[in-house]
Parts: sequence; C-alpha cells; structure tokens
Amino acid sequence: MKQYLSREYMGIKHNDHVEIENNHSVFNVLSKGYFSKLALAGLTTSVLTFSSLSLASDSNAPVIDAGNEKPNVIMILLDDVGFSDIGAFGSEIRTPNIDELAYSGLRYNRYDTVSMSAPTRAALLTGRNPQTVHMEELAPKNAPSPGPSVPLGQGPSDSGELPTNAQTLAEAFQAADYKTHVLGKWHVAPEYNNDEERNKAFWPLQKGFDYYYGFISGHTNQFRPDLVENNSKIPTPTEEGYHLSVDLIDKAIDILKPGGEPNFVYLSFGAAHAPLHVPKSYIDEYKGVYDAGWDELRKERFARQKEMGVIPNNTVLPDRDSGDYAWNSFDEQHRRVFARFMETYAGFMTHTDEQIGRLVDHLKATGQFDNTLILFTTDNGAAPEGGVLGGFRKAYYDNTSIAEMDKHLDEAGSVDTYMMYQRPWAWLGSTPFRRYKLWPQAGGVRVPLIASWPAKIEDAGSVRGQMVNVVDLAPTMLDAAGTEFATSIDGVEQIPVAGQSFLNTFVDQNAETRGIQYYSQRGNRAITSGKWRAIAMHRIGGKFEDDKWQLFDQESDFSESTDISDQNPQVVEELKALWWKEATEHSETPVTRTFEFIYNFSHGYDAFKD
Ligand SMILES: [Ca+2]
Repeated sequence: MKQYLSREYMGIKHNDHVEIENNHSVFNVLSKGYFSKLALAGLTTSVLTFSSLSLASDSNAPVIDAGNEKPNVIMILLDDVGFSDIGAFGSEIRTPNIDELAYSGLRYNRYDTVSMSAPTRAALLTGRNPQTVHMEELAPKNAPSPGPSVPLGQGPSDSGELPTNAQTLAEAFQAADYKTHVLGKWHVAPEYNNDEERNKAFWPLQKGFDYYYGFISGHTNQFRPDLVENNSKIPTPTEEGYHLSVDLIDKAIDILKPGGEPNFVYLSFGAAHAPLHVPKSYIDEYKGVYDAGWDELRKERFARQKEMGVIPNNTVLPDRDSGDYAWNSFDEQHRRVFARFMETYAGFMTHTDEQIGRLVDHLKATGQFDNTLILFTTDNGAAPEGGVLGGFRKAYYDNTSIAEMDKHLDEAGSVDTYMMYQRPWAWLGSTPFRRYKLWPQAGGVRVPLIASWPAKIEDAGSVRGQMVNVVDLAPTMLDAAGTEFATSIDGVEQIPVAGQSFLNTFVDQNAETRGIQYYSQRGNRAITSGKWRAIAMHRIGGKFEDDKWQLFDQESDFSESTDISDQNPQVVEELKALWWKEATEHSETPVTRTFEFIYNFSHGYDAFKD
C-alpha cells in the first residue's frame, strides 16, 4: 500500500520507508496501523515529568465565555516572514497596523510552527500534526495521479492528500453556523498533471469553505496572479496598478458586513514569499536602511527586542550560521544589490501591513472590531532558498549575475522580476535564533503570533511566554466560537485532534498550555518537552542513528545558542525516546527519508560545513 504514493510517481526515485535507529526497532510501523498507542510508558515517564516545568496552572483561572454573540474569526497568515520581521517583534520594517493589533492584544514569543508552507497550513486547517494528515512534505506537483484504485485521502505521512476523516477547521465552523471564506494561498492540494478532478477534491470548497478566492500553488505573481474563484480558474487580472494583496482585502471587506451570520475568514497572503512584488514607492521608502548589512541590522533588532521585552533579557545572540558570509566580505556592487533586495522585502511587508490596516479600519468603522478574534502569524521562518546570491528573474535556481542584477536594479519589485532575497536576510529575519525556514532550529519554526480580541483580552500589549504550536490554532479559534472539532461525523470516526485550545491564555498569563511537541521534516527532527528542546539535523544518505542530537535549555537559553547535550546525555536519550513515541503516534511512517532533489533544493549541505 505504501508504494502507490511514493515519490516514484513524481519521477523522482525516493524510498519513503523507514530506517529505524537500532534500539528502536519496535517502531517499525510498516507492520502496524495508524495511531496505535504503543506501550511506551516505561520509556518516557521520566521525560514526561519535564513538562511539569512549564508554567503552573491556576485551577480557578477564568474561562472565556463566547457569550450569545459569536465573534467573527479572522486568521491572518503571512508567508515566509521571520520572528523579528514585525515592528512589534523588534523590526526596523514599518508595520504600524500589525503592531497596533499586538499592542491592543497579545504577543506570543514561544509559538512554534512547522518550517515549511504546506505542513503548517495542513496543521492549521485540521488541528492535527502535518504527518497525521499526510502533509509532511509539499503536496505532489506535476506528477501523475495515483488513479481511481486508490481512495481519496489515503497514503503515508507525505502523500499530500488530506484524509477524508479529518474534519477541517472550516467544516467545524460550518457546523457551528459560521460562513467560511478563504482568501489567498491554499497550497494543501495535490497538483497532479493528469487528474484535475482529483486535485479539485482537495480544493477549499470541498474542505468546508463556502467561498474561495485565491491561488492554489505555493506562490504566484502578485501583479498578475493565477486565480481561482470557488471551483473555477478565472482570468488573470490585467488592470494597471493591480496587486493581489489589495484585491484580497477588498474581498475581505465585502465579506465582513455587520449583522447576519458570524464569519470565519482565513486570509492567506502571498506576501512576503517570493516574488517580492510591490510598487516602487514602497521600496524607495527604505533606501539606505539596509546599507549597514545583515550583521549590523541583526544586532540592532536584538537590542530592540530586549528593550521591548519581547525576548528575555538574558538572551544570547548566536553567531552567523554555517554557510552564510559576513556582509563585509562582499564588494560594493554585491552590497548595493543585496541591500536593494532587502529594501524590496521591507517595502512588500509595509504594503501588506497597509492592507491589514484597511481591514482593521473597516472593522472599527462598522463596529465589528471589538468582537472579532484576529490571529496573526506566518507559516514558517524567513526564506533561505535564494542562497548566497539570491534570485532576481526567478525565485529558485536563477542564473542572473550580480552585474546583470545591478544593471537592472531599478526594476526591483516590478512585474519583470521574480525576486527572492539572499539567505542571510532570512537569518536577519529570524533574530535572535539560529537558521531559518526548512530547518528545525527556532529560526525555522519560531514565528510571531498575535491575538487581538478587544471584547475579551484585558492586559493589552502583554507578551505571553506559554508554549503554543500551530496545531493549537484551530482548537483555539473554535473554542472562541463556543464550539470544537467533531469526534465523529455521520458515523465516521474522525482522526483525533492533536492541538489544544490556548484560549485561557487570553485572560490568564499563567494558564497552562501544551508541554510536549515533536517536529519531523525531511529527516530533520526535534522535540520540545517543558524547558528542553532537542534537535537532530539529518544528513541526506546518512543513517538516522548517526544524527547528532543537540540539546538546549530554553528556560535559560531562549535563542538555543548553546548545545548542552554532552553535559546531559541521559536527558538526550529520554528525549530521543519521547520523539519516537510522539512520531509513532502521529505519523505513518515515523521518519520519512528525504529524497535528494528536495535536499539540494533547500541548499542544505552548507549546514554541515562545521
Ligand atoms: Ca511559507
């Protein structure tokens, strides 16, 4: 059964079977079904006690009552934006409207996502871990369909087809009499090259949304987007001055009229993923701001973060990541070109912020703002795929030389470009953490999370330090609406939801949240348990048992600056066992062997230089 959805039908040789670490052969799930609970208590008892180190819970904590009037719920998701790319999280990038949501709401500084688009989005939409809903990887693209003999939504952890028995957030909102809308990027449907009908089975209207307007793939031209409305492709807009972010907000404003049924709006911007498309005036506002380079700017963001209290005062700023170069090691022409890329990214962010501001203004003007829950976050850390030189005409594998980019620098951000910035700008975006998107380090997974709900949140502007994960977002939104995921629908048992509501943190700074979360992607692994976080980077072609596990104490070392695995070998062993327990429970198979094409695509080899 495994083979039909292996990567071989993508034309890429790939073995998705598991190579099990020697002492964990018990986890060979090829012989077991989904979600069996293995008798592992003996292995993990001592690790589970770590979670008691998370914040104590007050059993008398106030519980939010959604009341008679159900709130609108708006989930704003940006793309490829790092922890420090928002003003309220320490950025020099101007995001006054998002900041205002933070200062009138709450910021979370221990919110972790998955370090790639589709897995994050699948977790957000289902409240399950990405592996559980078959989205550890990107969904298949330009590959043949498995065909009618394979039932929809079946497959291993990386098949890219959401299971039919995993009720989505939108379906749960519909069951609670909400109108449901998704505007923007979808990216949780396969894009088979010969089976449009099967592709469409995973489009929004078939997954609980009443309305869809946006693009299906991972990215699109922001001035000339490939658009789908409901279940149909529609003509690409051609009018002068068109920008997708503006269009999405126009649609959101149309939808969010006062009165009538409550609305759930999933607002999923293309920004600020490549292509960095934005009118030139926004880019010019940042002229000169990035001339100092990533090394200096990172120090400035770090200082600002401490001053603002968005990170602990004892946080250490880790050194530049392996494979990235000092700003000063480049000549003037390189620095001029690189700076313009970051000016373009910053302009794109400010343009996006302005659109969010238009929506908030509308909600305020129509009396809806106070009883609207807005969650704001980003799908993963800032994007490293541009590599050392960045992409100018193409986001990936661009061959434009620096001299050629320099000659056409005035075109930056225009429809004639398709830019992705140089990798160290992503490292700036992830201040104060190591690494960026695609990696298990905090730079890949720790992103800004903001909650705004003036009718319920009282200590406006506070920073919450509880552990929250992307799987928790959906249960929290449903909790705010006074509902929850169904365990059974029409007699069909639904796959258990892994996420748990953190709604109580809105009113209780000590409310208890999850203590444990595992991570698995492209062979890289991580596990958080209480204050501990262990990370294993996986070298393609290597054996999983050869991976070196690093250990960090997040309580005393917020930025994961210092590996203390050698001093705590027993803790590492217990965390490894806990990782296997979690991965086995939530994923078939526990580890997925990464295929080389993808690994090269992520420029991952640089990471193992030292
Ligand atoms: Ca992304």
